[in-house]
Amino acid sequence: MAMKVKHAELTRWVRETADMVRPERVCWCEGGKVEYDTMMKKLLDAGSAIPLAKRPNSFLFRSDPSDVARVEDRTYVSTPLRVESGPTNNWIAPDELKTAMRALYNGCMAGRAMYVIPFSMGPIGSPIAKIGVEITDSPYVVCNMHIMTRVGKDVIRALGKDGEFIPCVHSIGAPLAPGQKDAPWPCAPIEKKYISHFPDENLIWSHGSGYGGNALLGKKCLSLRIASHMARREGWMAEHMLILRLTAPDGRRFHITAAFPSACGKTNLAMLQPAVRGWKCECIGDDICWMKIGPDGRLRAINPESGFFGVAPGTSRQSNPMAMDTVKENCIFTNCALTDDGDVWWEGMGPAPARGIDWKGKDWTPQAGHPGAHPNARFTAPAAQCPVICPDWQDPAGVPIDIFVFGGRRASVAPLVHEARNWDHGVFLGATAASETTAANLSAVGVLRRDPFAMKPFCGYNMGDYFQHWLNMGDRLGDRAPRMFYANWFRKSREGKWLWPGFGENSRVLKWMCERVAGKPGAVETPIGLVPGEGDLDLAGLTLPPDDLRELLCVDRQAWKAEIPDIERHFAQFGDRVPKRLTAQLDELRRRLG
Ligand code: SAT
Ligand code: MN
Repeated sequence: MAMKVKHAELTRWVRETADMVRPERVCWCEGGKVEYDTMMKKLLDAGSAIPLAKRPNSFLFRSDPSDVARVEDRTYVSTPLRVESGPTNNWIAPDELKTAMRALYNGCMAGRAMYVIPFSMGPIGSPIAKIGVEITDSPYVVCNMHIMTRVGKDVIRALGKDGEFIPCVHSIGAPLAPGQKDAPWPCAPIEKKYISHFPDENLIWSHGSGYGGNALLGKKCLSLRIASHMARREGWMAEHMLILRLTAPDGRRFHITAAFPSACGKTNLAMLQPAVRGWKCECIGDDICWMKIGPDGRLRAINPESGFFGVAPGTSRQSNPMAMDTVKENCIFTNCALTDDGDVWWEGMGPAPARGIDWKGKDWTPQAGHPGAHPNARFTAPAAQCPVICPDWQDPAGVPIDIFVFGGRRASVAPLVHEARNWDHGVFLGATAASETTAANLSAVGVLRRDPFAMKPFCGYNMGDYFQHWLNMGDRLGDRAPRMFYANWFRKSREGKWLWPGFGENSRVLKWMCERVAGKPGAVETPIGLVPGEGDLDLAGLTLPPDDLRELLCVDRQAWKAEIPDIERHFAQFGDRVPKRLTAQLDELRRRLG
């Protein structure tokens, strides 16, 4: 880079890392279009990137079939004591893990360039933003980081001589011997993949994978696992949440965050086109939310990212027209199918092409008996291209949050929506959230698991302490605290049909939440919380059979009683780290269920 780096600690760490990984050369990234184009050209020349005739400046990549999603089994939160990382995280002692990884890192960038990417999570200079520096040997990662974060010279300038940065080391773990031909998607076998976090040192070490959250270290590794740990130490919140602004016909604005597990529709909800007349929705973020208490005592939220790394399958004109417009140009697609006329295609996008090439690069037809796109295929798109991006999405002060929504994907038990009775009850709802697993993680799909606050794979410390942190934040916020709700768009009838149309219609549920915040009665007490009474949801223009609505909102006491043992087991794994205020909530639920 033309610019001089004056940060002694940063240059020392870069030199030390280079000594270990021994690349052919070191390149500092300065951001900007020329750099992006140069990197993409390398990827084109290498045969890794496929240009798309139908989408300007857009490219398709196909990963190695073994490297298609986050690897939770190989993800570690390495605190000095095991109990500090807690039962939801894999743990290896820091010394032991570093020794194992140093052996893998030793010479791992042979024959490759080592890129140093200074990036900011959040608008540079925002009191809520943080700076990271990722070292990587993957040009694909450099391009994705350009879209997903703010990369370059301004970050180095902001760092100055001694600014705080979070060091992130990434290698695909595929050294090249002299003359060896490179693979289109080089990576290491599963037993050499490690996604490691050392929260006490704010340090990330990733090895062996080039995919998504395993490799774009600003995302889950920094913005959630490391940031959640920092947030507890520093008294703020780092959450797996979308952020949106809903504006009522009278102009009143509501800012909503929602925590749903990966691939449960956060991107769709964040870009919602409201079905309710006169309401407007604008997107601020689709995945991660950082919040600090502002000077007015309210929670202020920013989206630390600057792009969307969205699940492609299921995205269509019907489900998410705004995402479809966002991905028209300047995008990276990974593991989608390729059509003969040079476009990407995925299941659920619309009519299948008569023939094409599947995500593994093989000829494909709709009759092939397997999907053309991988279920965790992704688009990487600049947030600024979203037609409904909120004009204030980069406001360094953040937006004031009114509503927290928790939830997941559940075919039964959880009603369409219920409201927490108070903060402690809301924390209980978040702490016991359950969802059926998706293809976003490399393990069984469709299994029900408790995923508290959608943070199970992302909390960088003991989840019991995380629950306490939520309670502490509520104590500090007092009557300025956001209201809390639990939503489930995925309830099915006994015959297995979706009961709720979802997508733009979800605005009806959000409208009800806003009305609750604005002080409207409109809710009935049930043992699990407050649900909309008859006539409280605005269903104008929607034909929903009355029986379906009843089933959507019904609270089945027996089904909820049957949940109790599982919640007890869930809490028991955290031992005495479960806050007494949450076990008190469980006692109250038991009592209310009778
Ligand atoms: O692969 S990512 O972690 O970036 C996406 C996700 O799982 O939500
Ligand atoms: Mn996510």
